[in-house]
Amino acid sequence: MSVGTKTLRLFFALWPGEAERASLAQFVETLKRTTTARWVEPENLHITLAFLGEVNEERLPLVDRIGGGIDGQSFELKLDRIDFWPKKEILWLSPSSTPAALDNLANGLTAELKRAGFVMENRPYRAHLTIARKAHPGCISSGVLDGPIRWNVGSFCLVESHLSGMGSQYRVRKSWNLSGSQAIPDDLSVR
Ligand code: 2AM
Repeated sequence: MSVGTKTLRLFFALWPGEAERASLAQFVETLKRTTTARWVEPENLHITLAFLGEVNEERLPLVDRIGGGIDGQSFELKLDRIDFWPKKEILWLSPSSTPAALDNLANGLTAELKRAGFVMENRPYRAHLTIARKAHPGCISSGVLDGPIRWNVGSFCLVESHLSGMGSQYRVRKSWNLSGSQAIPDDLSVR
């Protein structure tokens, strides 16, 4: 890397709207009664679609074009599972059945990023929403939730991550609507 070249830590993600974020935060609050953990802050909750890692700033327009070139469909996501991975002490939520539109979106992004020369993980995509690290779940065990958290996914975004001693901080750089979503066009949203 040449001297002075800036890199950004980037990933594509599903970013919850206010309603889903509130449901997720409320769900996490109930877990706090029985579990000690380093909880992900509500404003940081998300589902990663494709992780790019450190990207040279000069490649940002290319990454934007890849995001904008994806022809994805909106879908309903039902987060109905909670899982605990003892080895990594991570708690996460996931759909027990992954909508085809979600698989297509994540796989489409990964394929386009690879085609553009980014080194991507080869593991099959598994949608998950990490809710806690360093978790010591008292009476929580992996399984199906009593009531799923429903999320109408109408967009996806490119996120920049900053690592610090206080954990990760995220900034949504750009987002794109998925076909069939009920997004309000910009020119109507101010009326
Ligand atoms: P995680 O929730 O399973 O940790 C930002 O780090 C986001 O990118 C997180 O959602 C993280 O998933 C995801 N991610 C995927 N692969 C990663 C990697 N190799 N390193 C760091 N984060 C990764």
